[in-house]
Amino acid sequence: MTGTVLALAGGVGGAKLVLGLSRVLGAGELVVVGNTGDDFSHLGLAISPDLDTLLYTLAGLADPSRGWGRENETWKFMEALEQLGGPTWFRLGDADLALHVERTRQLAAGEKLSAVTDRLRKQLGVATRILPMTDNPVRTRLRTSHGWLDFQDYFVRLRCEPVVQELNYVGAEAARPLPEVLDLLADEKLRAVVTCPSNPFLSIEPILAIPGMRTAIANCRAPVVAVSPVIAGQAVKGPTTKMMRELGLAASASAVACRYADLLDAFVVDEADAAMAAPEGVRLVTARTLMTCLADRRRLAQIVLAAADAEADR
Ligand code: FO1
Repeated sequence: MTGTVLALAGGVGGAKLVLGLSRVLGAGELVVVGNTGDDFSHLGLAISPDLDTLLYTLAGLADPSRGWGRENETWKFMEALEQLGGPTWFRLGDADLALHVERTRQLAAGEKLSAVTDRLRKQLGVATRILPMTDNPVRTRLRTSHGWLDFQDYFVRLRCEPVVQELNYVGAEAARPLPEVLDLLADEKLRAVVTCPSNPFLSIEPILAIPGMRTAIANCRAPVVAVSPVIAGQAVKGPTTKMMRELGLAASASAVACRYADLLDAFVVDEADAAMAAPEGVRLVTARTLMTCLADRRRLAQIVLAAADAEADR
């Protein structure tokens, strides 16, 4: 099958599947909508961590062990900032710093985040289009046992330790999807919408919270396939299952499916969860969903696309 595939992605887990999709699809056939709820201003810099993880992963520059920032990084800036008594809890490598400085410069010159991101991905030789979920400011905030926290304070400074009681995507109600995304979702030639294995609360639902996004996905002709970020009750990485328990939800693939079952045609779970009951009207697909190498990423991408194509033929 040909046609454009639109992927919704957040951080590390989502970027892995996005890389797999980029390797099995033709150039220009993949468009990624990236979460910007994690964005924040830090040291006077406009930082978009999930867009950067997508950019570095697709450019082959990502640090494989950290999952964020660049490989072969040096930390002279951090050492000098420490010496000056500046905040170093959010680690900015020397090469990574250039990206934040350049994005901040372009935004300050009046460019939109989507234009800046598109210029940066072309500059780094990435064929896959990376689109922010909106050009408007949206910030994930969490009501926790330590009070209301900005996302990076929760995730990095406090290492996800606070107990989460509520989330708020500040600014979402006034935000708008990019016209390009709405056009893609309305395009007859759209092959599939893929919801990548990212944290539903921190990466996928900020995207779905943008007015018009959920409706556009629900109404699009293309099949919608999600991959579970939870395997046998465990998050592959990050605080997903800890948050689910704290929010009073079952820490399960099934509970993830229920978050966006109204949008899904198929839900891909790990073989460990093959026995789960799929939500009404959603086809369950089982696969090895743990991606530890590029071959795993390609294989899972092929399974996801085959599931979408099978739905399109039904
Ligand atoms: N995550 C950390 O756990 N510690 C860090 O010091 C850190 C720095 C950092 C710098 C740039 C960047 O793009 C991401 C960075 N991250 C760091 C990851 C980031 O907090 C997360 O990737 C997302 O916000 C959630 O996926």
